[in-house]
Amino acid sequence: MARSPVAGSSVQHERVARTTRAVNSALMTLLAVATITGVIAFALGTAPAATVVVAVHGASGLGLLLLVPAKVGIARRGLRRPGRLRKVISLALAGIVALALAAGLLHAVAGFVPVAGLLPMQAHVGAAVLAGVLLAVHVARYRRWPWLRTTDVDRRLALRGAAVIAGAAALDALVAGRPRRFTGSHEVGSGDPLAMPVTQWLADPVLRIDPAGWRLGLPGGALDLAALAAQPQTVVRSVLDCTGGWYAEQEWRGVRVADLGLPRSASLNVISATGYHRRLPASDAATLLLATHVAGRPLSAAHGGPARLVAPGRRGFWWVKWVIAVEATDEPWWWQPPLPLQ
Ligand SMILES: Nc1nc2c(c(=O)[nH]1)N[C@H]1C(S)=C(S)[C@@H](COP(=O)(O)O)O[C@H]1N2
Ligand SMILES: [Mo]
Repeated sequence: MARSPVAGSSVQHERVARTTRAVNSALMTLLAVATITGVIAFALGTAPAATVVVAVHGASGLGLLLLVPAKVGIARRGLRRPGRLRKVISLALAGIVALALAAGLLHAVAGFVPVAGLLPMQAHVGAAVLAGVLLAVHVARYRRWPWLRTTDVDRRLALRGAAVIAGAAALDALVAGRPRRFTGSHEVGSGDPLAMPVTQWLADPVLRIDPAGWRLGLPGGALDLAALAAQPQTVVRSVLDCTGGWYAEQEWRGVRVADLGLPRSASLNVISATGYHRRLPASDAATLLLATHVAGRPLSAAHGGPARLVAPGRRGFWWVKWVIAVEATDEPWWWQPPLPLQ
C-alpha cells in the first residue's frame, strides 16, 4: 500500500527530529568533555595523566568541527523560526565557539604567539567561558533539553558516532604541530631567564621591591635578604609551566622551604606582596624552594625578585612571585579556590 503524503511527511519529520537530537546531544557531550578536560589540564602538572587529558581535550574540540556541517542544517531551520533575541544568541554562540576553536588550534599549531598582547590560550579560555554562559542561555529556552533517546540509536547512528570519534582522534594526531610538553605547553626561554615570558595570573602588576627593605615574614620572626642568603643554599633544575601555554626549564637557587625552620602544620600559605597567595601541603616543603636566583643571577623584578616560590611538578600559578610571608596553617591545602581569583 502506498503511504499517504501526510504519513510520509511525518516520517520525514521524525527523521529530522531524530538527527537533530543526535547532533545536538553529540555537540553537548563534546562541549562538556572539552570543558572538563580543559579544567583538569589546567590543574595538572604531572606527567602521564596530562597526556591523555590533553589528547581528549583536543579531540573533543576537533569533533565539534566535524559536526559543523550537520549543525549548520539544524541551525538554518532554527533561524527560520521567529524570535530575534534567540537568533542573536544562537549566532553569538556560534561565533564565540568558533573563536575558542580557532584560538585552541592556533595554540596547538603555531605555539606561543601573542597577538596584540593576548596569548592564544588566553583568548581560548576567555572565549570558552563566554561560550559556556551563552550556551546556558541558549539551552534555557527548552523546558527539557531534547537528549538523544535510546530508541533513536540504530546501527547507522552508532557507526556515525564511532566515525566522528575516530575522525576527531585522527585530526588531533595531525594537529599536534610543534613538539609540546605533555601539558600541551610550548618551550620558551629555557636556560635563558631573559627570554622567558613574564606572566601574571589575572590582574597583578609587576612589583619592584627594594631588596634592602624586603623582609620575609615567618612564624618565628622575619628574615632579611642577607639572613636568607646565610641559610643553606639549594640549586634545583625545574620547569615552570604556565597555563598560558609555555614552559621553561631553569636552574633556580634559594632556600628549601623545609630549611626555613617552620613549625609542623597541615599546610603552608605562601603570600605575595600583591596579596596573591597559594596554600600548599606542608609535606611538599622538602621540594619547594624559596628562590632568590635563577641561572646564577638574582631574580629580576619581573620574575618575582627578591624571592619567589619554585614548586616543582606544579603549574606556574603555584609559583608565587614577590613572596613576603610563609604562614604555617592548620587548614588543609585544598581549602582555597582551585584556581587563583586574583
Ligand atoms: N604574585 C603573583 N605571583 C604569580 C602570579 C601572579 O599573578 N601574582 N602568576 C603566576 C603564574 S600564572 C605564572 S605562570 C608564573 C609566571 O612566572 P614568570 O612571570 O616568572 O614567568 O608566576 C606565578 N606567580
Ligand atoms: Mo601562568
